[in-house]
Amino acid sequence: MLSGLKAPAPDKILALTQMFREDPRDAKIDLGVGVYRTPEGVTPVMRAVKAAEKRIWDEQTTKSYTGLAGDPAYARGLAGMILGEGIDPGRTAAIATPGGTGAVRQAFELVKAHGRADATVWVSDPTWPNHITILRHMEMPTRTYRYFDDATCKVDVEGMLADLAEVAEGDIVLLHGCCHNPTGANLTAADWTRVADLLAERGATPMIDIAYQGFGDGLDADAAGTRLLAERLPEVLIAASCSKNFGIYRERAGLLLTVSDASEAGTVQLVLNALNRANYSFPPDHGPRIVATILGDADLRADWQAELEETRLSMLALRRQLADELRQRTNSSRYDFIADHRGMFSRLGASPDEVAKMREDFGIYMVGDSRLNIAGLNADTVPVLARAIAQTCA
Ligand code: PLP
Ligand code: TYF
Repeated sequence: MLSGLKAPAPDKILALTQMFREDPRDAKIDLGVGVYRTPEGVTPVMRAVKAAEKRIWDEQTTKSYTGLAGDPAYARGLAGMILGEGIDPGRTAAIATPGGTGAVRQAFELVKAHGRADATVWVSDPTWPNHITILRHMEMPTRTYRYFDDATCKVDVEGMLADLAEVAEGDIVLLHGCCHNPTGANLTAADWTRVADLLAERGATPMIDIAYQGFGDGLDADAAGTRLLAERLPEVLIAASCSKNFGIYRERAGLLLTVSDASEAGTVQLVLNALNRANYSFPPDHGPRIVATILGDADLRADWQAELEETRLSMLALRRQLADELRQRTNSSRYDFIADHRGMFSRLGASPDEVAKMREDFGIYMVGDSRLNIAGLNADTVPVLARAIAQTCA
């Protein structure tokens, strides 16, 4: 069976990391994979995470199995952080999953096994490439809606709404809760309202992938679109990740959270438990336990929020510095959008040739679609990048 297998195409983002490692130049800059780094280039373990791990080490008396849904305190804490006060917890059901990717996968499993048989999943053009990889792997009908306007580097809201006007009842519309990956361009509050109205009118179900809560405008502001949809629509699927905002990437902490009619929530929970059982039985626990420990302790929570806020503000400062440098070097407002984008990423609008040239001439590594990870920069490398962009891009 194993002879003659065809090697799958590599993940372009992960392949870029490998290419960067193999580049012998000292003055190289990695703006590829979406991992936060300090100005010194370190991806730190957050203070509250260290403290929570110590507490778990001290206090944990067993590593026996948890329930199929994972630790209920984790689901409760994270659901509260995402949904705020406006949603009756009696309307929710949730399972811990291996990372946000696991939550995305389980959400699609839920749709495939229990949604309308021919439901189409609508994704933004462009979206996180793993969305497409998983949907293709699962052979689920997929369509794209317009999202990013290459000319302005903003959201093409009118195009988006025109495309979403074609969704059928029972279709799933995948939206990024905040900090859109890969573009960095996000819906305004008014745009979210228009999307909510349209989905309600069409009878479609929103699925929100929220992997960067706290990286954009703050924990509450970044969840505002998700909260609006949960308040306005009868049903919402939410795939959340703790990889970035808790900095626990390798621990694989995610959550699939659903909001439905309260009378259905108990059955939804049993279906979600069964999906975990059919796929991997019990979800990972160490990452979720860290998160539950932090969210359940006022001091740890405050310290975590303070460090997350520092992280967010450092990325915003780099955005402003880069936009300013580019304003001066190009003598134009062409790159002002970089300061308006939010999260780790911005799509620059450079061609694949220009991206390759910046890699070859300057040792600057960004993804082929010209997505750059802002957190890969520091105050010293911003001018290097600005010079490369100004010299390379038409
Ligand atoms: N969704 C989006 C849009 C992402 O960018 C990521 C990656 O960080 C994820 C989901 C899932 O991340 P993880 O599986 O590492 O939690
Ligand atoms: O987009 C990114 O860079 C992050 C990390 O297969 C990532 O979301 C990249 C590729 C991948 C899984 C996660």
